[in-house]
Amino acid sequence: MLKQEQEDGERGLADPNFRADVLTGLAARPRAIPARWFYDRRGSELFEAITDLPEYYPTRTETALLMQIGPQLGALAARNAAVVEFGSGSSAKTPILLRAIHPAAYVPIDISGEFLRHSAQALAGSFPGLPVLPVEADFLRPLPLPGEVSGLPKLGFFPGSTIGNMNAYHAVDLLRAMRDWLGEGARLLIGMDRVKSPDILIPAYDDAQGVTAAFNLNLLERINRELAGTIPVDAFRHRAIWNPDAARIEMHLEAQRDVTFSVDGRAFEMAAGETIHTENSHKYGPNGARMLLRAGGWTPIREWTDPKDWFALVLCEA
Ligand code: AVJ
Repeated sequence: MLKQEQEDGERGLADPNFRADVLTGLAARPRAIPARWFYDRRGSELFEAITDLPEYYPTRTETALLMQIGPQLGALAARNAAVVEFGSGSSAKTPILLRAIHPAAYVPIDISGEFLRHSAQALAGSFPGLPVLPVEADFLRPLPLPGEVSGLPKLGFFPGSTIGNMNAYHAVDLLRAMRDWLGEGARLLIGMDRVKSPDILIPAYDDAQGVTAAFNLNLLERINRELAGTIPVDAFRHRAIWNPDAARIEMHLEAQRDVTFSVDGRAFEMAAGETIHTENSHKYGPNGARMLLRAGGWTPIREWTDPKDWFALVLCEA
C-alpha cells in the first residue's frame, strides 16, 4: 500500500473493492470476507510473524525443499527467463530461486504496495544487475506485465500454497489466467500444501502464541479503521477448524456474545456463536494437486516433496 493509501484508509477513504466485499460479506449467510483483505500493512507483518512460528510448518518446509532442489531447478530453467512471482509478500524465498536459476529479470506482484516496494528494493540491493520490476496489483484481476520482459520466456513462481486460499473453481480460473499472462512456453513453479493429520494442521492455524488469532482479528481492526466500523473486536474469538469433506482449514471469527455494530453507516447484528468465515486453506493429495494443475492448463513435469510429504513443489509447463 502507498503511504497515501494508508492515510486514506485511516481517514475512511478505503478501497471501494474492500468496502463492497465487507458490506456484501457481512450481509451474506454464512457471513464471509475474502482472505486477501488480511494483508494491510499490519496484516502483512503478522503474516511474516506466522511464517516463523514453530507450529507453522509450510514456510520452513518449502524453503528447505527449495534450497535442496536449487541445482535441479538451475538445470531445468530456460536461459534468459524472467521470474514472475505472484503474491510475493516479503520475497523471503525468492533469493533461493534467483541464485539457483540466474534469471534475466524479476517481476514481483503483490496487493500490498508499500510492502512490495520495500521488499523489491531490498532484493535489488542483494542482486546487483538484476532488473527488479515490481507490479502492485491484485493478481486475481488481469494485469499487464512490464514491457521489459515481453520478449523473455517466463517462469511463474507461486510459492507458499497461496493457491490453497481459492476453491477449485477459482483456482482453475487463476491458473488459466496465469497461463495467458505468462504466454507460450511458460513454466510455473507452484507450492501446494499436502493433506495431513489435523493434529499437525490445526495448531499451524491456531498457534500457542496467538499470532494467527491476531492476524485474523486484525481484519476487524482494519474494517474499523478504514470503513468507519464500530465492531467490538474483543467480543470476537479466532477459530481454526479442519473441514475434512472440503479438505481445507477454515478460519472464522466467532462472536462470543450478541453484538450490534455498524460499518460505513450500515447496521449489523450477530448472535453469540455466529461466525464470519475469513479464510480457506485447501490441502491437496498428489492426485488432486496434479488434477487441479491440469484443469488449469498446466502439465506437471517434475514434483518434489519433503521426506514427510507435508508440502510439494510442482514444476509445470504451459
Ligand atoms: C498465505 C494463504 C498460504 O493458508 O497457510 C497462514 C495464510 N492463514 N495462517 C495459509 C495463513 C493463517 C497462508 N497462505
